[in-house]
Amino acid sequence: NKNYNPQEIEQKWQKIWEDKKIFKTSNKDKRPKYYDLVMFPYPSGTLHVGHVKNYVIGDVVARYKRTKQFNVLHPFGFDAFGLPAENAAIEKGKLHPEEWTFKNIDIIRKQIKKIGISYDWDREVITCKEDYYKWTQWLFLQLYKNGLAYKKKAPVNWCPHCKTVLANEQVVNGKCERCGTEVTIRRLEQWYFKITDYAEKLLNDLDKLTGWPENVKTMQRNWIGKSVGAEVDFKIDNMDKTLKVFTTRPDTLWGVTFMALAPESPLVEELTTPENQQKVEEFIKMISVQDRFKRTSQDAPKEGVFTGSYAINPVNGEKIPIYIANYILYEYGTGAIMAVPAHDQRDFEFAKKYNLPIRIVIKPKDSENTNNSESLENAYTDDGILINSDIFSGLENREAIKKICEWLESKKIGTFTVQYKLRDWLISRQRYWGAPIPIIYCEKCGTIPVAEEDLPVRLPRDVEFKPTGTSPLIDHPDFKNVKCPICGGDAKREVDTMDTFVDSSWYYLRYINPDLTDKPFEKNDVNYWLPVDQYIGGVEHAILHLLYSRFITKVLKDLNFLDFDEPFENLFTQGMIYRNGAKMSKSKGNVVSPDDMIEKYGADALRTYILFMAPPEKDAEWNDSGIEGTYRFLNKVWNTYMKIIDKIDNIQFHTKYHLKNQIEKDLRRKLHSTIEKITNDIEGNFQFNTAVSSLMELLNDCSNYLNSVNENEWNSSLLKEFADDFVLMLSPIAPHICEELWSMLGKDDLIINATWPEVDKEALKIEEVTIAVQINGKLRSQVTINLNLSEEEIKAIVLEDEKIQKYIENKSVKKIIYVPGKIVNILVK
Ligand code: ANZ
Ligand code: ZN
Repeated sequence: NKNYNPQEIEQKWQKIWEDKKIFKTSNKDKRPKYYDLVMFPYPSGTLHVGHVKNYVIGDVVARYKRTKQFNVLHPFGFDAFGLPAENAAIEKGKLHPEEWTFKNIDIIRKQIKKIGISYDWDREVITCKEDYYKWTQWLFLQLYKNGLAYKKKAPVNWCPHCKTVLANEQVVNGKCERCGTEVTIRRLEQWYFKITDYAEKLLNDLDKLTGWPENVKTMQRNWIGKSVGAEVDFKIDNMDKTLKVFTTRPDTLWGVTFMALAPESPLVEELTTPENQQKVEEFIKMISVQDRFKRTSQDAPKEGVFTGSYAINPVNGEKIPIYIANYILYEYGTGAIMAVPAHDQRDFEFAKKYNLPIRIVIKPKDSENTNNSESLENAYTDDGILINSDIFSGLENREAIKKICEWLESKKIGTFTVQYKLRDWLISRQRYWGAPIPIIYCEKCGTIPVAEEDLPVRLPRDVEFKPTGTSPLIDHPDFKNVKCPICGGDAKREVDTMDTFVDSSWYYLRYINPDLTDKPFEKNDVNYWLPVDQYIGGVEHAILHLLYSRFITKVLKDLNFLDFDEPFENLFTQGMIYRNGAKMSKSKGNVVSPDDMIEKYGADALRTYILFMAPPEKDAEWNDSGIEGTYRFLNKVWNTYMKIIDKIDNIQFHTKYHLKNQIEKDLRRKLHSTIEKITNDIEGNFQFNTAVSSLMELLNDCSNYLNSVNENEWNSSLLKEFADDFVLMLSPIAPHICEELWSMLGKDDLIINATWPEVDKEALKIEEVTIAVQINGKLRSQVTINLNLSEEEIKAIVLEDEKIQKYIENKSVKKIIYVPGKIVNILVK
């Protein structure tokens, strides 16, 4: 008999699958649908085994669901626009981003085919191709037409030397990362998607997503960040102006001792008095180059400067100083706060630093009425009883919040408000390698969306890449200069491109009709396939990609392009593969290539190892001896089949056949309990690691049977049943070896078209068990009994046991208690 030769088998079956288009899926089918989606990759280079894990998990699910008779959609594609391609073009000075991208795509596609993933390649989607980004631009236009895409000025980092916008990461210590020039803040026109209109829906509908991991939903909730509170108006002393603040704690209004503005606030200029002008300007300059995230983080030192102006507290008429402070975010609430140092830690630190008063207005429920703010070491942020708060003193503060809000409304000095941390989605990128924003600016006619029939707005190829970071489109006259579609006069195109998260926010819809030329997708078809039944990907996408996709789906539903409002019904986030304790990366030199492993052990051994190494949601450490282990296992599978295959050649398998003895019954029971377990492992929570170990155990039991029973006594019907079912269960995990064995078993069709085995509940019944026998509560013997016997028969057998006989000689048996299947207790005197 032949030896296991994975490389030969794998190439053979991959060719057959491809030639016969086995994985092609139709949008019309009588079987129930199952949409199995893996997050598509950014094609930045070759894949390592860590990337592959995602695709192997997806493939097991796809192949399993096929054997469960679902119409399975399992597509693949590439998130192909983005910065690395452009940077590579700039660095190497040669490769156009397009060439770089398609070169990488070719490499990855080949790698994936060698792993035997069952993708329907006819549905491949590549976001940088015209026939895709045309529809990304179409999507922009739908949002624009419906008031969900708009332009506004926003502060951005600007390098006056390079004349370009810099991302926060490109600003180091306030200086341009490239040329060292001091970075300034510029207000530039940027395009936004109005995701904040959907904040409440995006938040509420998380409750519907019962098939999502809790931690991902929590991250989304925090990102949306809903706060309930009030907006309160503070008059400015000696000016006809009010300062609006957002507070979640109107119960602390009597404890306000200063106000604070964000440094970016336009009010800064108006409120700064001439004497304070210079100090304020210096402060703003210093802050403007600081990282906004670091500056406002909880433990950053609090810093600020006095404007010279005062506000009037509307609840008690007190005059309070207005500061500018580094910890106030311009983009949140109203960009200004009422500061309550006694009860807010940031305000407390600020007040200590600048010697501002601290006034306690809430005391712990069961403490004395203390007013001593001197002894405060930190802000008191817990709940308690209001003090020093006029008519509200004595109330519990949670209750007071409601009452004070009502009171503010009745006095017209404040209103109930809900705030979200979620900001509108800034989609403008000053970059070349992305989908151009389909907008034209005409001096006469204003901002004009490109007509749908004029899409796509093509990216020109002949651009010059310079290491400035600006989009080379700015200097491309043919791209930039157009005629106005309305007046025909000279006009200019928008030269910014879209954030690549826009591309990936809808790709799962394009897989449904990848070749459609007059629409992005067919409504009926997406309604048939979606929501995605299983989405699989990395937890690093827990927030942005998933939130944007949910948003775009909801928008498309509201615009009546589809009928569902959540795109992904179930989400699975897989763990990473580490090596030498670190994430795999080229720079660390700890990358394991799937190609090397396939060459050495075969794709099936690689797949089996990736699934076996740990529960798939956990991070795991790569170990070379681990893949050797799964390779040995597959060899053992192979050799076992070679031993039995000619014994079962002519067996027509019938469900009912005679089992001669306990050994045969035990093996059949093991087979069926394994079917039950693996089905549960896969259906339940993707426990592929325990599925693999159950198969290993089952194989061991079978080979023990073969070794302990004389060859001419082998039950060939039993071996036939084992051979069929075992290879079926292994096939989603190690599909190539299973196709080969399946054909050797004389099957006409491929194993991928076969049906998953059923559990025979009868076979699971345990007939013989060993039970404990006690005399007066002490263990005295063990007896093996057949469970089909009656209680009386079992008691009789126990009493005849040799050891028991010795103990009950000369004694009288008072009572025998039988706990079925477990224990017999004999009471004697
Ligand atoms: C007075 C107060 C007293 C506050 C107190 C808190 C505790 P969340 O829950 O995150 O929404 N705040 C409002 N706008 C801000 C901004 N743009 N930048 C920085 N801080 C801002 O937080 C809301 C609270 O954060 C608001 O309630 C406000 O401070 C502050 F004992 O008002 B509070
Ligand atoms: Zn015009």
